[in-house]
Amino acid sequence: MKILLVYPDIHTIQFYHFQHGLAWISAVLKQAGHQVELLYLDREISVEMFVEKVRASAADLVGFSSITLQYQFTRRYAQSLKQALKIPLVIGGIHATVAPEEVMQEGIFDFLIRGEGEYPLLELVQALETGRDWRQIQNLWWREGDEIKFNPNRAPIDLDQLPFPDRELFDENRLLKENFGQLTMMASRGCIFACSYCCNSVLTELAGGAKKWHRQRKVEKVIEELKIAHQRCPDIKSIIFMDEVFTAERKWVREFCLEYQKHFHTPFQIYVRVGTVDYDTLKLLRETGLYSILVGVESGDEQIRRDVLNRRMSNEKIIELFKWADELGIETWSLNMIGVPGETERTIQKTIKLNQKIFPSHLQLSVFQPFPGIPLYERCMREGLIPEGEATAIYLNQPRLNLPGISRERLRQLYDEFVALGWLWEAKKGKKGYLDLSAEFDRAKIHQAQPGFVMLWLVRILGEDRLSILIHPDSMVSWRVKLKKNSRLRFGAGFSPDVWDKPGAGCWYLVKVKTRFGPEQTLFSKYLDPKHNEDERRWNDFEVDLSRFGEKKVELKLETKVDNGNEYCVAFWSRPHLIQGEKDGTPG
Ligand code: B12
Ligand code: SF4
Repeated sequence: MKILLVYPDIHTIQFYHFQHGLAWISAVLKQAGHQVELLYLDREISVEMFVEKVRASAADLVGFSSITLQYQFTRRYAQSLKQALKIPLVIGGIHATVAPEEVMQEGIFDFLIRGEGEYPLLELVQALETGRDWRQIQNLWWREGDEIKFNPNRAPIDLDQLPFPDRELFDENRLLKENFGQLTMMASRGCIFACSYCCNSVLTELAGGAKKWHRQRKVEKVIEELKIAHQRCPDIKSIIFMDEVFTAERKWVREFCLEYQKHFHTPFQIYVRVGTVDYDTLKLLRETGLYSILVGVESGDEQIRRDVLNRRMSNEKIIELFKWADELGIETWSLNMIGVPGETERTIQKTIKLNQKIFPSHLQLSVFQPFPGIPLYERCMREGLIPEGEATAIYLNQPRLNLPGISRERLRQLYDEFVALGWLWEAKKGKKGYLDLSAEFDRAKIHQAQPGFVMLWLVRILGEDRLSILIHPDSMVSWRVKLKKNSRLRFGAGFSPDVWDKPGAGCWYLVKVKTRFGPEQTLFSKYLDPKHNEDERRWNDFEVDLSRFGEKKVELKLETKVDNGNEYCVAFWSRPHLIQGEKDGTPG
């Protein structure tokens, strides 16, 4: 049978993602002799085009994978198929798992598979192919007239019995290119904790307890999969283990490190939960190749962490983990969330303060989104915090709760301020080049047409993240700097991809220098118009020679000027930095 798997990944961070769930499903189906194809929707397409793509695939069954944030697209595309073609439709993934009744009640999908989909889907495919009855299949939901029927879930899968995920399902070259050579791996499934805002609390219950839900793959299997991946793609530069908590089992981690050291030199990144790792284990991981950890801090208020989020850990333990990582030279990501029940301006300030203390290399911030099914969602419903008819947000910076302790507007403002602080800390900590002007953004002079036209942003253009100064025309930002011998200014220039297809033209990027007594000089002027020139739709890197000023104090100005009153112009200057004397820095 031919199965088309549809993966909507629309309006998320512009990135091509590897989806382990689908890759594993595909491996199991192919192993049983079925044909599998992927339809990856990385942007919205018309329903007509969608139907055409499905028709062209000549699939016998279409399977949708959806998280809650993508369900609005999933529903629309599935609905259009239902009307246009007579192909059975099945849905799986997190949204279907946490809210199966809600999905089945809509009457769009013929089948829903709750939880791990590999074997239930295989059994469904076999039943449909041979005309056998599918009503016995565990994990399966279906409709009979107006009635929704379902079978209970089977026990969680023994991961070592599964074939390796089918990496060929995805465009591997694109994956590696857009992820900077980073390979995605999973050495376990599930989590031993049950934070109230996370799907794992539901999945653990479904599986019959944390011991059953959390499964660690055998080290030898993980190593074997990694060997094959390295053989297939010798260009792998790093690995990210997407395991919820890589350090859940200390004994396993030690065994993994010893084996990994024997075979690979590829640096890797993992998710760590505070309290699951001690200094020695972290050191061993570092020696094995660990270069970066992602750590859920979530809130700086211990009471919120404990009573609202069900996360038991002290601020001291969080600070200690980041200190260890700094000592060992491990890059740190601090993952945070604001806007949960009980949140006030004071508790958000505590979260900011805690982050100031731990001083992470990178900060990630989300506004809490109540996803159906999870315990914190139920609490929000009970307390009447979710306004009726509120649509699911796609971007995780949109407040969705009516909180008694803080207004949505203030929450949004604090979100922006917190994010900007994060960029600033990042610039200060990761200082490259002699003088990183983004890191000195707080002492820059800003001349802007309207408030908010000049700010610090992390900008992704064609999959490449760069810390940038946004200058919405016509604006200017300047610094007083003391130049050294042979100074050069390096920066990248780019236009927001959001405006590439908008009407209008480009803009001028100008670098000017004013000395104390001399006239202002324009040392660089470049007109970029990515709306009309496709090859300018990227980061454009430049270097400006400042050696003529010798070792003077000057005012260095970056100015953006629009052409023809072009309102759709969002210009970025990525990490402008001075390289002085013989000392060199990394561009970009
Ligand atoms: C790894 C991961 C990521 C990775 C990779 C995402 C990806 N493409 O898979 C990255 C970092 C990119 C990521 C990004 C995001 N993520 Co994420 N992520 C996860 C995480 C930790 C593990 C997912 C995973 O690989 N599990 C292992 C595989 C084997 O399981 P699975 O994907 O669930 O698939 C199985 C079943 O669901 C089922 N199944 C899945 N699809 C289908 C299809 C069919 C037809 C069938 C029959 C069955 C089936 O069978 C699969 C095999 O057993 C989950 C937490 C979790 N436990 O699910 C969060 C999670 C999925 N992420 C979440 C969120 C919110 C996001 C972001 C929006 C975050 C952001 N700030 O942008 C983005 C959205 C990107 C996107 N479009 O997916 C939420 C979603 C919540 C919800 N209810 O929707 C989760 C559940 C975490 C949470 N908060 O609870 N994520
Ligand atoms: S530790 Fe992380 S993955 Fe585990 S339940 Fe909490 S938030 Fe979810």
